[in-house]
Amino acid sequence: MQLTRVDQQKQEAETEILRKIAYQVGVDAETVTAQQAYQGVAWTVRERLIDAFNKTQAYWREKDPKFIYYLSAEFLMGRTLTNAVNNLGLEGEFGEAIRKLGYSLEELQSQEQNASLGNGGLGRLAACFLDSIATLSLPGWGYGIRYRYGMFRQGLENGFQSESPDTWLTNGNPWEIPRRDLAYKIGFYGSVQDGKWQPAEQVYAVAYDNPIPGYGTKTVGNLRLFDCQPMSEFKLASFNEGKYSEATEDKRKAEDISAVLYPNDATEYGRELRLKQQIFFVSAAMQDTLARFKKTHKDMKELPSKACFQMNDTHPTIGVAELMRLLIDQEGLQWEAAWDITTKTLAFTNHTVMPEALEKWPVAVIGKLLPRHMEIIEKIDSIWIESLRKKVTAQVGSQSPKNALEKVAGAVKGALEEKTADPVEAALAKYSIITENPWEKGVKLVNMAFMATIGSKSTNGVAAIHSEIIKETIFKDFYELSPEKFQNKTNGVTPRRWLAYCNPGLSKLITETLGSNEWIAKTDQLAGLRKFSDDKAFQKKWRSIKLENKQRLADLIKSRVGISVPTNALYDVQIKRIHEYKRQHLNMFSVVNRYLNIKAASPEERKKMVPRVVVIGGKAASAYVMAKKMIKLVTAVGEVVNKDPDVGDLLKVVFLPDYNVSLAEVIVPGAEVSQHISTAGTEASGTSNMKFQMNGCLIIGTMDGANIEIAQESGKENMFVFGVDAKDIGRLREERKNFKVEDPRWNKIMQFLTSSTFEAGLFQDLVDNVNDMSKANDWFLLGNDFSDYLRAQDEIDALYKDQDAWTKRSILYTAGSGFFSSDRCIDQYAKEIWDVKPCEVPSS
Ligand code: GPK
Repeated sequence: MQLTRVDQQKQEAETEILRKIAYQVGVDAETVTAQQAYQGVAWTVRERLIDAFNKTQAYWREKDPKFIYYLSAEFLMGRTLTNAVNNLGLEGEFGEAIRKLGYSLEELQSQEQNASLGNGGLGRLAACFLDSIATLSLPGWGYGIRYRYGMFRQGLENGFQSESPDTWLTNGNPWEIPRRDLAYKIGFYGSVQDGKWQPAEQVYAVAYDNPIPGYGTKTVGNLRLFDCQPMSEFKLASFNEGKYSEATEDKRKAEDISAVLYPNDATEYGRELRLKQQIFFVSAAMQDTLARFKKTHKDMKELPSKACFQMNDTHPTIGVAELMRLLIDQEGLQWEAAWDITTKTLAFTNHTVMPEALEKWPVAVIGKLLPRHMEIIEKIDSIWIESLRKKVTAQVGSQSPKNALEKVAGAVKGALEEKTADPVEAALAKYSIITENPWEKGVKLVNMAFMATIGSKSTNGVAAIHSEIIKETIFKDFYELSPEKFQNKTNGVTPRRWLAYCNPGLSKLITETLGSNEWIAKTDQLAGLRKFSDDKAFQKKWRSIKLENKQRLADLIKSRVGISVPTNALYDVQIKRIHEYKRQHLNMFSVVNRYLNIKAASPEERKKMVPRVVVIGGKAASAYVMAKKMIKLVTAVGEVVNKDPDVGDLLKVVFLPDYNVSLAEVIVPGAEVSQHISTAGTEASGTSNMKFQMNGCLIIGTMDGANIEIAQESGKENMFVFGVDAKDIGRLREERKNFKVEDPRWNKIMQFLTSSTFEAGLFQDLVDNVNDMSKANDWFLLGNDFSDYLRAQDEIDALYKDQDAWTKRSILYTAGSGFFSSDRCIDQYAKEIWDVKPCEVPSS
């Protein structure tokens, strides 16, 4: 009998996998373990990936389109197997072969280590962007660091966070292609003579390519990560003299550079090694790009028409000085020509207004590590300030000084109003890249965000409100000077990983209901679910899928922390980095309130209460003491609540340790309400809010970040909105000194947390921070938002009692989520900033 094409493909897949298991893994297919089977399958998928990758890259070489290069210190990729199988459309042929080995794709996938080369939102955004760049067939690569240890693994010791290294490469990595022949020299230290830099130390940046399959296209893009290696492996002379550690010292020092990801998220940075990492990958990326460009182009002036570098936050912004250095020192261009090219090739995204995350490196640190770059930065700054001074004085000459100055910028106006002796100089100082450290007299700092804005064609924020706030605060003066440079690009997430693949049940129902699976690439079609939101039969199916996903989450909780949680409870989730501005402690105050209510209630009253499972997950930066205390707050309250017989199944409090991408893929589909409760004006966008929305999870949130746009798309009346307005934050912070929370529930909670229920003094600092205005000032306004938050929580309980009304809202969330696909976001970047157009390998 003749085999059909499909059968033939299945047989081929099986043969290939068996070969891999036999000759690469070196084991017998009969006794294969899950890990060995994973290896066999992954190395087979890798070959399919590389075939398509090679074709795409060759086609792009031939067509020579303009490329986007996404420069990011973080790419939080998670696992690859399922995503690659599905994006390549291999589930049919591989599925059966995997089953024959005695496993499911899901089981094999769970064998894979997460690639956690990022801290949180910013790094995961970069990963979603790569998926969309490939899906839209945009010529584009990511550039970053191949950290040997990614984000630390989080454990719990006595309820406190413990940290251990993320040894993600121990089983090898089937998803990367080492390019040992592709290495760039990176210099550090030394001196500059006559504009020539003689670095005192040099290392190699060695490339590793990670193919990125697009969905519904033949395009396979690339994430090129660099590993740091010494110029010479081993000093034989030292070894022969018996100096063994000296013999390998260079290797160790070089390898330190790409060894670990700094575990900071929107917090303190400041170590020289981190600046080394930044110049390391940015210089390698730029050298790599220029080398390719020069193969087919003679005139550097054409660079802006062939390349755009998007700088993901301030981490890659040393790139402004590095591109100038390469163009002038290596390519022999004059300053003006180099500056013209640089400012047309670079673009910059800001992800936060938290001052501690906006990098400002001491002049002394840059000057020592990168003396030539420091020279260039000083020159950029002085030319920039001089050009402003000229504009001012030209206008002063022709008109009345006050009007003329006002035209240049609001900063001058401010200086005039403040009656500064020399308003021109006072105003110009506000624009300077190099500023005095306000906390340390005499210490000069390089404001990396300012340099990035000056050196780029565009600066963007990541949600509508955030992009407005940066124009009014950190970049106010720059905005007034060049408003056309400022843009908004509201974040998005990939609907492949975050709905189609992580929630197969819902995905299937959506496809059946809409009549096709086109929505996976065209998420606007999800709006078609709206008309089914009242359909009782549809609601029932919708609910039964949620129940299955809740069961999966309950199983995960049981296996990770040993707590049994009922599936008839409302699943309430807050997963994100632990930070005071994200206010996990506000969440816990409401949990304590709920606990005290249960304790005070009669058995009759208890029967009417809606049972709740509160799940919190997230990592705290290693040096962030208060964030670590917030984790202890969750675990300690959980201890009390979970074993109290009065409470039973009415309330469970779970801290899930080691939150990461693959955990999120189980938590998000199982959640019914999720919390996005940052103080208004502090969360730039948030992206998990979009993932929950896509999966039909209701949101309790402040009018902050992308919550505002989610409310517009899915209906503000469907969201549990609370809290003060961003525009009032400044005033409220001023007034906090005299502010007192009038709500008696607040005081009860504060008393409970400082009572003998807990170790003496354990939460005193946390409580004082929000409650004792003589010691601190509740900077994140928990007190102001408290009562309104509890009101919103009550609304949640009330609505949950009406399951049809609840389900209707859930459907409307998914229906309104189309806008938050990273495909929409990347399409906007491509058209409005990058000027990069799709270039797909034609079907042969
Ligand atoms: C912002 F500044 C930073 C940072 O260092 N790390 C990080 O994850 C986040 N972010 C914002 O906090 C989120 O609001 C935002 O959605 C995300 O970046 C992506 O833009």
